[in-house]
Amino acid sequence: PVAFDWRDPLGSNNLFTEDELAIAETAESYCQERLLPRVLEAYRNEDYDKKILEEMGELGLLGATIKGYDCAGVSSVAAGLITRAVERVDSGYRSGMSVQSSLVMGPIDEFGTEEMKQKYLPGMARGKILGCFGLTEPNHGSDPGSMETTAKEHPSKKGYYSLSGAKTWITNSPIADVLLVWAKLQSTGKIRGFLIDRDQCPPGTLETPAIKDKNGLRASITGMIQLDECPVPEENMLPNIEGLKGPFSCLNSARFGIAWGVVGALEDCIARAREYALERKQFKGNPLAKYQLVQKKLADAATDAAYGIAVATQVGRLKDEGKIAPEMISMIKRQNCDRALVNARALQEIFGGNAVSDEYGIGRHVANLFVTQTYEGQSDIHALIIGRAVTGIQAFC
Ligand code: TGC
Ligand code: FAD
Repeated sequence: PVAFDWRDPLGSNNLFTEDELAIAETAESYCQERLLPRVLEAYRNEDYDKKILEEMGELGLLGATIKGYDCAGVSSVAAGLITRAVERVDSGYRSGMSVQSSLVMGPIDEFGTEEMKQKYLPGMARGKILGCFGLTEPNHGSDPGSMETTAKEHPSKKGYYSLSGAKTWITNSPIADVLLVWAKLQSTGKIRGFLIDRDQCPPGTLETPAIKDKNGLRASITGMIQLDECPVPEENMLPNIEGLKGPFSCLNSARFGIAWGVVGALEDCIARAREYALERKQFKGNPLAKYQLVQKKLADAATDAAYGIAVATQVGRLKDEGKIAPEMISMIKRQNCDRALVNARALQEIFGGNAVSDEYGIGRHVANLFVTQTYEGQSDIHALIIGRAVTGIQAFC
């Protein structure tokens, strides 16, 4: 028998290849040495340093599953291990990376022309060109199919569409150089994706105000996209996809990444709570860790984190073999987000009053994990996606 390792309770490291373990180690070292020291101040000041994406780019962490175009071409499991390492520090840092990699580089690679790939992917892989993904609107979040943003033939510029509408809660929008905006083409009523180059937009046609004073994900920058007859060249429309399938296909990879990332956040909560419980003494000099109720919280969390990684690995392997149904991703996104949030909240109790101090880090993870359970399809929405697949009956409306 081997000794039980509370950091890897089910021996998941045996499921990874040598290459995947090496990539995970590179990502973990960068995150612990370079990201962790700046997260407390970044979170306090609601400050996102966009240099982080350049640093990640230098290490080959952006668009890592893409083959060619200066991207690393790693497995989905390796990409999962990267997101786990980043979110062990903070969900906001993972968010900035996910949007760049899965939600902008991913669709350009999958649905773009060769010119688009050459124009954007190498610069995005280096973190020199920053992207954002605009699907959610003020009146349409869980139901993006009802979006109001439209693209129509530009009244005065030949060869251009004119985009009008508003997107909200968009990660990275205030700093993005290229904005992937989903809009309904007026002529067909079909949803299409448009790559908007910020520096090509005439004044007043594109605004991206930041949304400030968030009570979660404060180390990530979030904003709106406001389009007022914004001219976009016809060749900037993603050619090879139409309908809701477009944004949802991108979301498959991003949701997969979140399923890995939130386990990293939960693992950090476990490590912090374990250390605190071993040091803090109450009642006759006993450490909190001696008490059964405290041990149960740690046991529940360690079990859910270990299950989360094992199952995400299984889905990652199927993904690379082309054998996944989107509902599998809904299942791991929902389960891992829900369990991470519930367990992080329970572990927070171990810190007593100190949980309220941001120095202990646990409250930051709890606030962030509420957001992860909400974006890219709130957990109840994923329950309905799974329920529809189980019963064959649509329960959204
Ligand atoms: P529905 O009829 O289910 O589907 C419409 C069309 O889309 C296709 N489709 C998918 N294709 C690929 N992958 C998937 N996962 C797909 N899901 C659906 C489907 O086959 C169909 O195709 P076709 O050819 O028949 O037209 O559409 P619905 O309107 O009934 O959808 C309902 C529902 C609930 C499934 C959907 O609207 C939903 O998932 N809502 C959640 C919204 C969401 O996830 N928003 C994410 C915004 S982006 C974001 O949050 C980024 S945060 C990033 C960060 O900071 O990390
Ligand atoms: P609503 O759709 O109004 O839902 C509110 C509640 O009602 C939820 O609990 C939901 O589950 C429930 N509900 C809705 N419909 C049903 C139903 N039929 N049955 C049962 N329950 C239902 N979007 C982007 O496009 N790009 C981004 O980069 C991005 N980044 C984000 C970053 C942050 C920090 C946040 C907070 C959000 C971000 N989002 C982004 C938006 C996010 O995807 C949406 O917030 C999410 O999809 C939910 O939409 P909503 O907020 O409009 O909630």
